[in-house]
Amino acid sequence: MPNSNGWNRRSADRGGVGKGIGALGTVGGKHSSRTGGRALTVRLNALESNEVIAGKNKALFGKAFVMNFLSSPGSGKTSLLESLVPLLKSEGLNSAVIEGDVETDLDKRRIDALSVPAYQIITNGTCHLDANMVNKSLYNLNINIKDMDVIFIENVGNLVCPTSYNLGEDMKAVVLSVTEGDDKPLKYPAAFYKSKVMIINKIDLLPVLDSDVSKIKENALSINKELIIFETSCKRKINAGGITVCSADGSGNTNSADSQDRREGRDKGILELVSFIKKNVKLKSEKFKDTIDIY
Ligand SMILES: Nc1nc2c(ncn2[C@@H]2O[C@H](COP(=O)(O)OP(=O)(O)O)[C@@H](O)[C@H]2O)c(=O)[nH]1
Ligand SMILES: [Mg+2]
Repeated sequence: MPNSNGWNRRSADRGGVGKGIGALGTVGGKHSSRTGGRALTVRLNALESNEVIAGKNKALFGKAFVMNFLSSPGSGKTSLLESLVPLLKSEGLNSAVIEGDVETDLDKRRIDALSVPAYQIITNGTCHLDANMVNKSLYNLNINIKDMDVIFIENVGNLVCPTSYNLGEDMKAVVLSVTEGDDKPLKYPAAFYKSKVMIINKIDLLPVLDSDVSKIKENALSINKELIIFETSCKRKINAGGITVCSADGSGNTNSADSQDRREGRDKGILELVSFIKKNVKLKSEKFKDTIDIY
């Protein structure tokens, strides 16, 4: 049954969310062509083998905490990494980044500038990363995974296909910028249903938009009530171009610790995200140690 937003979780589990069946010539659960059944079987087999390789990736990741970033193109995935990686480094945590794009190594070059290991997967048109691509990239990253605390995966920019593929990550994090429209969680529910974290980015732009962060949150939580939500800005422009785009939280408060962060070009939401990642790095390494101790 559709929920009050018209979203049918069961069909999402079968299709867009779970196995991507909806993309294969099926309309409302019925095959739209004679070959639909065969295509469906091929697709399901592909997803099953993806699961097997994702399991191998999980083992290869070891103690490293792995986050898979999903979003539309341009919502700020690479910019977030440019903010997070140096802050994690300053806390003594080693990160590596796997970049996924249809074309170019432009994002990898941005990460190279941070002096951390990065590998660019170019999918040549494929709209998502799969476990096999990530598996190969682990060998190409040229790192000793044992030394890594965090591995970030930046998926290909779209809110549909990447949701169907387990890469062996610890969690998916969906990034939605405030310029994209408050309704996007309802239109692309799978990305929000499958993610543990939602990052609402570009909140510095709120003063010039009619976007409503509380509506974005309400819509996202109606899809997944467990979502952990961060509000971030990767651009702390103070008095830029004569316009004061001042506050991460829109409050304009000049007395708080947040104000100090802002003056130094940091963002409260990003700092909270760093703390969240640190906590998960610790949890993962403790869990990993317990697993090793059993053997
Ligand atoms: N105003 C503003 N712009 C941002 C923010 N984050 C990213 N951008 C800009 O948005 C554009 C796309 O960012 P990018 O990180 O490449 O997005 P990606 O495609 O998701 O990796 C770039 O021009 C960034 O400078 C933000 O928090 N605020
Ligand atoms: Mg990018």
